[in-house]
Amino acid sequence: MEKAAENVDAGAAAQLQLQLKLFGSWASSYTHRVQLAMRLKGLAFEYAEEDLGNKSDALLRHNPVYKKVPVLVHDGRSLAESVIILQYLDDAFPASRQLLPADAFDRAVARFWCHFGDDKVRTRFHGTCDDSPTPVENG
Ligand SMILES: N[C@@H](CCC(=O)N[C@@H](CS)C(=O)NCC(=O)O)C(=O)O
Repeated sequence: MEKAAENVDAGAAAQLQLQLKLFGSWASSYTHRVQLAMRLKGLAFEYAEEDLGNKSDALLRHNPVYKKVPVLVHDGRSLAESVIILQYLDDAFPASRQLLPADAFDRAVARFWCHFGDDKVRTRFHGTCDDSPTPVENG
């Protein structure tokens, strides 16, 4: 009897996790950040590789504002922006390993380093992984 209940729980958990779909690109460190987090949390997810030169209708529908990867679709609802996705995963799956520290100050410090990392990526790669406008050349 207990075994049957356990199986039902495992089935429900698997079903919940199957509702997670990540749109990403092999070349995107923002995608890697989310993939790594989902693996650390032990979440099963479907992955859709995007051709950033020829984006799918699904990606454009799920991220009409920025039209970028990564995008997480959970139960039909979509979220963009890698750091926001990470925070959502902690909130939506509290029983899994937490990515951010419990202490409010430590959480703020972790967010600071996320922003710092993003700034460094932006200044190194002006191109498809650049989420700021291309700077105008002087002269
Ligand atoms: N701030 C965003 C940046 C996402 C981003 O820049 N994604 C790039 C790939 S690394 C992209 O989709 N580029 C396609 C485009 O700009 O058209 C995040 O953290 O998710």
